[in-house]
Amino acid sequence: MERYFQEDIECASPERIREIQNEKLVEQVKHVWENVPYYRKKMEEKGVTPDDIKSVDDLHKLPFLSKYDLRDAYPYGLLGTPLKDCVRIHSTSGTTGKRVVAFYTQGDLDLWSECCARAITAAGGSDEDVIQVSYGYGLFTGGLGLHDGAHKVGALTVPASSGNTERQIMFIRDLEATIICCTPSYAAYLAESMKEMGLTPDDIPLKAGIFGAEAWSEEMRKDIQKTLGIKAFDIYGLTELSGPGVAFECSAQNGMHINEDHFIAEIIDPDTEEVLPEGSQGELVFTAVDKKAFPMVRYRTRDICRLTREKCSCGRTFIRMAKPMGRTDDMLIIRGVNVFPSQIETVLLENGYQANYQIIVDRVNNTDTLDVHVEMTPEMFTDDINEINKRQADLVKGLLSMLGIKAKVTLVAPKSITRSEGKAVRVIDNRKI
Ligand code: DLL
Repeated sequence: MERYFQEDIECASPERIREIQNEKLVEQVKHVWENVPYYRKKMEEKGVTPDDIKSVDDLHKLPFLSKYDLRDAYPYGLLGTPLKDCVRIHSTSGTTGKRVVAFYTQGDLDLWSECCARAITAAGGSDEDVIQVSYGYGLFTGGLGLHDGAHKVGALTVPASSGNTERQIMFIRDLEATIICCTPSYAAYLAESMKEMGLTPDDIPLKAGIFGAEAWSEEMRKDIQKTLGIKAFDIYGLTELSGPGVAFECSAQNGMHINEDHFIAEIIDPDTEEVLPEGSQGELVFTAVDKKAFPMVRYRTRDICRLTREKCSCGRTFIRMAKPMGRTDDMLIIRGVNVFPSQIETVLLENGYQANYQIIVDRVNNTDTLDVHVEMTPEMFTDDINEINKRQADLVKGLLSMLGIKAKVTLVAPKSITRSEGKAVRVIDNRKI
């Protein structure tokens, strides 16, 4: 068995990793100064030149890039290489109006597939595995990202893409897939469909899943692990920084190791933009130190999480990020209180429900309303109104203690909330309309 484990880098001392980052950062800042007039102008406005950046300690002097810059510079304004040197694009829908279009040279694709190969290896994958990639293929980075990573580890790759759930299950069984890659919400749907087909975890050969692209709670992990009979690993990334594989979980399943030889992470206060000390919760900012076609420097992800350098039992020394609890733009402000959908999900799963829910926010008579529609599981389904009322009241209580505000809970029939094959749509905010 051959394992794609780059121990010399992944377990290097923090000092060695810092040396690598220092060297690459100096180069990357020169690269953007010389090749990306948009970012050079931002540097000039801040009075910084490449000479001011000698190491990671100087990172804070550099200007941030945000989704608004991506919109302003769309489509070619942040290109760092001639277009003829680019071999691929990927794209994601932006929340600021324009889609994000990211460019890749062959070298960029190679380092991206290395990141995904490390993630697959950390989840126990090797050239002995059959990896079914059920993220969408195409402009979304999930499919082709994990696909290239699976090739790099030498696994037999099943490019299933998303959708067609029965065929997914047929391939898993017939081709004896051992690892599946998809969104956690789709993994939950696969588990539900298998159960309906009368299959138990013992009937399927899967041993692990690599799930990301959306926020998912620890409770959802437990649920997926139980219903599919696998170990469920988290993987994080975003199109602006290549795609999946910026960070990945290892056997410890306790936070995701950031590929620090390619990405420098910072946590900032999203309001003041001040860099926060390790361990603080705040917005994640990344600098991609060796991506050339789309070289993001101090890119504000809007994802909220914490970083830790605490020792990991797997031996990797890369800094770890906790599960992002959501994005600053996912955060709902309801009657002045900050609410993340992931907090609501935690309460539902703790109370025996599955992650089939929808959050509907509205404003009635100038007051925000929070309605949570939750599916009953087939086991708990009943038409006994007293039982339903009691269950609803229990959830209202649980949500009140988690969020500090009162929500209205409506239990709905099993399978009445639309399932997602990619990222689940959890929130409908009618206040914006
Ligand atoms: O979702 C890349 C990806 C594909 C990651 C497959 C993992 C697996 P985008 O469509 O650009 O890229 O969306 C990026 O998704 O800023 C986070 O808000 C969210 N996200 C991605 N992974 C996770 C995760 C892909 N593991 C945005 N946990 C990011 C929570 C995640 N949120």
